Amino acid sequence: LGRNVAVSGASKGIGLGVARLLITHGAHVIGGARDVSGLEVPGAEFLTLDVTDEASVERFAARCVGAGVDALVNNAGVGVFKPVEAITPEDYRRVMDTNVLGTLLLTRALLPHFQARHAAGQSSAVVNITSDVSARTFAGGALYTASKYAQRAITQALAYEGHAYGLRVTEIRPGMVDTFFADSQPGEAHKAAWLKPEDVAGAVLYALSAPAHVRVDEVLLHPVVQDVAF
Ligand code: NJP
Repeated sequence: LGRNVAVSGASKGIGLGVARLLITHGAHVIGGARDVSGLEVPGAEFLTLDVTDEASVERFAARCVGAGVDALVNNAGVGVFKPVEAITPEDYRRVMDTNVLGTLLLTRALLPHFQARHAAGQSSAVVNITSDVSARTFAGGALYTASKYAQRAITQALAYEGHAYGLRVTEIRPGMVDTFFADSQPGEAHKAAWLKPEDVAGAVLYALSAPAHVRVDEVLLHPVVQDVAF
């Protein structure tokens, strides 16, 4: 398991669940989100981070490098669900900038550090929280799934590239999770049987705590109530 782990979108939902679970397994978490006010989790430090803003990412990454992070969890993400004819350039920029550009910027900012760790004989990991819909789509899902297909492509290309410096790259693909996602609230009645943030966190823990010679390429998980659709 990574001893110092950077988590984007750590203020709530899956990211907070990941932070909490990793802490109980001995990690120190550096969590980022645009609004981190009022967050108090022993074992975690929360910093302001907007993954769409290069300067914000660089500030966050500098602290991560200072703390010697050995793993990055790209979790920050947003969802907009509309039919193709209703998608605006603003929707496009919001979803793609957060999910795709954000993943690229934060990963890029930490790769020189991970490469330096490899040169010093230490391994590092990147875990990307994409989606079960990173390889299939549905009506109303064009923009969101385009962003998740793109994240999947980035994840897989990084796995090839990172091979040269021992980077372990994992894609976590959850189905429906009970969070604040897409302007919803946790605990809504129709979400009672959905995955919980801690279920997804368990997959992250599995990837990060695998023996050093093991790369967990991909984890796909769903709540049992969700239709089977691979
Ligand atoms: O969403 P939510 P989830 N810069 O809304 C942060 C994927 N996923 O936990 O910035 C930095 O509860 C935001 O904080 P704030 C999904 O695509 C989900 O469900 O203050 N951080 C908060 O901490 C996403 O990639 C489901 O607004 C930014 C967090 O992100 C990941 O899971 C299914 C940010 C969002 O918490 C986490 O989503 C699936 C920015 N620019 C995949 N913008 C699902 N829930 O059903 C947002 O397949 N954040």
